[in-house]
Amino acid sequence: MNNFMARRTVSALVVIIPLTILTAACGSENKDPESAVPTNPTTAERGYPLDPIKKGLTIAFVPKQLGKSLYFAAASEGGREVVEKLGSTFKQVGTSDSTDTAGQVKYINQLTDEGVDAIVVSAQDPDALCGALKHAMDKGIRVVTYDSDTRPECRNAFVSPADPDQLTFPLIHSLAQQIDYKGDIAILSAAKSATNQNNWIKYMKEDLKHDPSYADIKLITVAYGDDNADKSYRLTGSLLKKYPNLKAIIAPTSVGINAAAQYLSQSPFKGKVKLTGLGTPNTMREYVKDGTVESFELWDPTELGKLAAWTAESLASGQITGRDGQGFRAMDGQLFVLGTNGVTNLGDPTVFTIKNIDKYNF
Ligand code: RAM
Repeated sequence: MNNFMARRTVSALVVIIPLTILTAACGSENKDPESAVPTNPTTAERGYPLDPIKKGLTIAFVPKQLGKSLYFAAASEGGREVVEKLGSTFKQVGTSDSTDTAGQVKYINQLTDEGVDAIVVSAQDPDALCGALKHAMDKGIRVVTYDSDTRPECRNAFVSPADPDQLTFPLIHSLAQQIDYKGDIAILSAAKSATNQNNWIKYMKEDLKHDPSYADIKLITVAYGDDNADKSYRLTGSLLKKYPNLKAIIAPTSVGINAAAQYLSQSPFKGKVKLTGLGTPNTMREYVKDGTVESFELWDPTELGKLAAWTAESLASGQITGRDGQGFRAMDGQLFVLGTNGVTNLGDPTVFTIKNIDKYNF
């Protein structure tokens, strides 16, 4: 078993989410040990139905970037819809610069002083927010990270968009096919401290290192565009200039891939230097149609925001505390179970190509 397969097997064992198969079995007492909710102290102690979701809560979203990002705007709309439907108040604060960790800390402290019931944050850095978030939790505020995590002890639960293997494997695989399994590639990332991008980069590096079919592909550099469109656009130009043999760019950021696609589509490198990564179909459609990009991925950010809001509501209502194995119902009644370190995954990402891109509108 190669390293990739080993990682994939382990992650398949620990992340069992969403448990759609169990949904039908959980409306009443579960007699069949085979289909019992696995290691779920909350549900085992209390049985179903869980305590009701409380009304009148205040749930505050703190995106990594506010105002400039369609991705986070969509996630917040999903969060708002759920919170308001459940009879609570949604609020949102944040910085427009995805590297402004001091700004994120300031907003978290402000929300703690206000005494909100839950903070839902996409962290710009795994460590920098920890003091402020721990202070919030000490005051009884529930903390959910979504999209980009902190260290596990700095929050109650993390809502991840996808299992990192499920997300990075198709990116590397499709890019390798496009460049005929050989040549120099570069990564155009977001902020240097971003937990989510750094984690995905780690997985991609491991795949490149351990899968023999990628032996002739060389990752020559990782550049950081800070989820700033202008900076990412300029960096794309610099990469092409500095590395004349560059065959492909992977941009695991919705801002980065869009800026790189814009640059490539207007340059002689269009279609020659391949591009993939994570982006929203609405912003990437024209670049798929004009031949700049063959495929890229994403999850629906609105759904991510909804699941993050449900997780916050479940925590703030006392249904879960963030312990591994606890289950809660979200979205359209699906059972979600917290995996190792309180992580829950939204699901598998979608791969967009010319064949399916018109079916998506986000
Ligand atoms: C950008 C942000 C975000 C990431 C998406 C794919 O919008 O960096 O954190 O998840 O890209």
